[in-house]
Amino acid sequence: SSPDSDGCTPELEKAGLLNKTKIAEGGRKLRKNWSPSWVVLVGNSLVFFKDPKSQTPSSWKPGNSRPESSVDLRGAKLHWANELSSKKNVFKLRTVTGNEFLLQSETDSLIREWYSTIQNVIDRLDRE
Ligand code: I3S
Repeated sequence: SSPDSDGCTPELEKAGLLNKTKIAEGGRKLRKNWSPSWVVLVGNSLVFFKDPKSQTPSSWKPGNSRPESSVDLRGAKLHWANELSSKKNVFKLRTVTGNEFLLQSETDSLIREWYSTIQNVIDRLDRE
């Protein structure tokens, strides 16, 4: 049987390095502060970790590194947002609580994959 045959462990959908900045907290605008982030899409959440490349090898232990923050995707909205940045390939994620993030990659195919994978999770949650 599969390692998660009881269905209790949320499924890992995707993980990778993206540039991230939070632009609003509870509807209040924040000053941009772009930085690379290790982004993990698991279950109903998008979880942000420190860029593993900026850590010392010994500090990077998978099961044992704490997330910097995480986002509940239920009811979230996703929009391409190239008008919000001089960078290319930018999309905006807005949570029901009014937190807004921009996510960006220099690699077109990569950012498109992230966009559609996150949108699929949002759509699945909308149907529940
Ligand atoms: O939307 P903005 O204000 O032009 O965003 C830029 C600034 O946040 C800038 O930092 P300062 O707070 O030092 O001005 C950042 O370095 C830029 O990256 C931001 O613009 P982009 O176009 O990269 O999202």
